Order: sequence, then structure tokens, then C-alpha cells
Amino acid sequence: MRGMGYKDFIQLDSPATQDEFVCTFRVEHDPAVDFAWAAGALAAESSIGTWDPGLTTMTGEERQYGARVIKMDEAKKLAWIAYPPGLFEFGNLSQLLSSVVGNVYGLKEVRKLRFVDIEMPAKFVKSFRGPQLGMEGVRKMTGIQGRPILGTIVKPKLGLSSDNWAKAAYNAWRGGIDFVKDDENLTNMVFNGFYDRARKVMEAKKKAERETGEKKLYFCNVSAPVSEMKKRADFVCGEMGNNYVMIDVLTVGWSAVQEMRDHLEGKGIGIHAHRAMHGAFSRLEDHGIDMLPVSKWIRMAGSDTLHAGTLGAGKMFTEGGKSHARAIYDMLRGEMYGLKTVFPVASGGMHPGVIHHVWDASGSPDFCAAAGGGVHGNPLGSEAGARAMRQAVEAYQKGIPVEEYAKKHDELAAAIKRWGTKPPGGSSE
Ligand code: CAP
Ligand code: MG
Repeated sequence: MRGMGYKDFIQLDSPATQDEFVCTFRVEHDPAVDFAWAAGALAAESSIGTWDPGLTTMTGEERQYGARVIKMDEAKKLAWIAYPPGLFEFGNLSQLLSSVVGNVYGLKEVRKLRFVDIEMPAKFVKSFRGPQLGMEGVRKMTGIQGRPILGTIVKPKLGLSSDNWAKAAYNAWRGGIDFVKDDENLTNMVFNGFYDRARKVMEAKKKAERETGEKKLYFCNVSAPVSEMKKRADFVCGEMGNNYVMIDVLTVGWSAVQEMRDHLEGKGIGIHAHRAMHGAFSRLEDHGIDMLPVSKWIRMAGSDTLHAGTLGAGKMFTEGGKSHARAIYDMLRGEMYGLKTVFPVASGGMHPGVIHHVWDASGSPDFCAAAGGGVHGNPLGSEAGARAMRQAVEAYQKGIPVEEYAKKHDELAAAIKRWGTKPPGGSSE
């Protein structure tokens, strides 16, 4: 039985069927081969092939699982590859990623490779739990309608004792912040133990709720080996009565996230997905993996709130520009075969002076705005910093320019005096 050489995987006259996957790749191929050869190599390596087509073990039964290059646009360096559903284990994100964004990056035939997007069949998407709460559930949990959910990250990022951390959290909640989150690298530290912080922060949360009459959320960062993650989640959301956890989804790993989503099923507990490390593969437009497909996978894995960039208003680079970032917001908030929706979180250099930029670019109040420095760096302190965030939202809701509104709101005035009302640095369109 003759095997399949790379060119055999080019099948331009065989479009994808309803139940197949279609992946879009941007390929910069090695000049020693042509574009089609490189595209064929991708299809082979991510499905049934290898470098030697003359495998003695090929019986022909494997051919039905061969991926196919169904379209190429060499000028744009784009190739579309269709994958039969039998190639993937339903319910298993790790296996999907090992196939379509695994070995392909190491092939000599490609110099640079960008995984642009993936279309997955309904049955596969529905083989995952997806968000437990969804945007509707988070709004129900907080009682907040018609405005973005406001959060803060206690800063400095690390180094504060649990007492001082809890104090900063309390002050922000008192000032009107809705959620306080641990920073991505704050877990169980020598200077601030997870369990000790949880006890103190939950006490502060309950006190702030009593005093403000508002529901408050605490996104406690449980990121750790899975068995410890379960212990931490059970501690804070069991005896402590919390209803949300935070997971650094990329550094803990896909199976760990799926395991935690299973563990929290039926408990009404939200998952906040931090995407720390994403810049390592999402930043360069001609290499790596785009955050659009990654955000689809995180939604399927089951997060309720996910960092999705500031739509050009913050400190972080906006990959693909504002319009692409908005496409990620819209995907998270849109229909996905019945999966619940996910709140996009604008974070990274956020402060009261730029909330209106994000709100305009978001096209709806359905997003979270999280500010660390932009709350705790307010010259009047954390409580004022939080109040300034709420005042920026009030201004937008009343249709009053934020500079105008600041004339009668000192906390907002202090924020604008310090940071202005323009996005920092060269905001990407
Ligand atoms: C923001 C932040 C978040 C980033 C993550 C930080 O702090 O806590 O982790 O937003 O980036 O550590 O930088 P500031 P992204 O508000 O002080 O900037 O949301 O793009 O994943
Ligand atoms: Mg952070």
C-alpha cells in the first residue's frame, strides 16, 4: 500500500463537511519547499502522516482520518485545513491542541506559523461543560445590570502581608468596587498564605457587603497542582462561603482547568480565567496562536470571566488591533452552540479616565473593567480609587464627559489629574 506524501494531503476539491473541523493557518514556509508542500506537511503532521510516506504499516484504513488542505491563498500566506471528527477525542482539549497546535510548529518546512482560528462542529463544542454561570449568572450573583462589573487587583502585586492585603481589598469594596482579585502570581506565599488571606479577605468582604448593601465578589487565585486547587477551592467556597475562584488557565494547563470545572459543577461557583503567559504565543501576528481560538477553548473549558484585553485603552499590546480584540469580546458574549456566555475582562493599565474608551469600543456594558494601579494608585487612596471607577461609570451612564463629571467628584478628579483620559502609550487601533 503506497503511503501519503505531503502533496497527497492537498485536496482543494474536497470542501469541509458539517461535522468536520476547519483550522486556518498563516504559513511562512522554508524557501527550500513550496507553499503547497508546507501546507501539506501541516495537514500530515497534525493528522495521520509523517515524513516517510512509505510506511509499511499503512493498511488504507487510516486514510479516512487524513486531514485535507481544502484552500490556499499563497499571496496572503493562508491555508485552510479540514479535519475529520474522528481525529479528535471529544471532551479532551489537550488532545485537540496537541494535534492542531502541537508538532506543526517544529516542522522544518515552516519558518513561522500562526494559528489564526478554528471552526469546530457543534457536537465537539457541546462535549465540554462551558461556563457554569455565564454573564447572566454573574449579573444575577452581583445584582448588577446595565453597567460593566468593576474590579480591582490589589497592588503591589506581591509582598503585602495578608492583613494589609485584606485592608486594601476592604477599602476598594467600600469605595464601590464589585470584585477584588488576587494577582496572577499571588497564591500561597511566605508573606501572605492562601488560607490566612482567604479568612481575612472573606471577613472583609462580608463587612463591606453589610456596610454598602452591595454584593461583593472575591476571585481567589487557587492556581496550584490540581489536588491542592480542589482543596483551596473547597476551603474558600465551602466553609468560607465564597462563590468564585480564579485560575491562571494557561500556566495550570487545560486538563487542570477541565478538572476544576468538573469539581465545581453544580456548586454555582464562578471561574475567573487569567491568561498569564498568553503573550508568549499570541503577541506576534506572524507566529504563534491567536487569542481568538484560545478564548474559544477557554470558554469551552468553563470560565465565566476571561481577560480579553482593553480594546486599545490599556498598557498591554492589543494583538490584531482594536477590531480584532472586539471580535474576541463578541465571540465570548455571543452564541456558541448553547454554551453560556463569558464576560470579557478589560484589564492592564485600566483607570477611571479610560473606561469610556473601553465602553465605546465594547459596544455594550457587558464587560468587566479591572484596575490595579488605576485604583490603588489614586492619590486619595484605594477607597477613593474605587469610588472614582464608579464615578466614571456614572458619567458614562449620564452621557456626561468624564472631565466634566470630575468637576463635581473629587475622587474622579484625582484620577484624571494623575492619569488623564487618553489610553497610555501608542494605543493600537
Ligand atoms: C493588571 C494586571 C493583570 C493584567 C493581565 C497586571 O494590573 O493585574 O494581570 O491585566 O493582562 O498584573 O498587570 P494593572 P491581560 O491594572 O495595575 O495594570 O488582562 O491583558 O491578560
Ligand atoms: Mg496581574
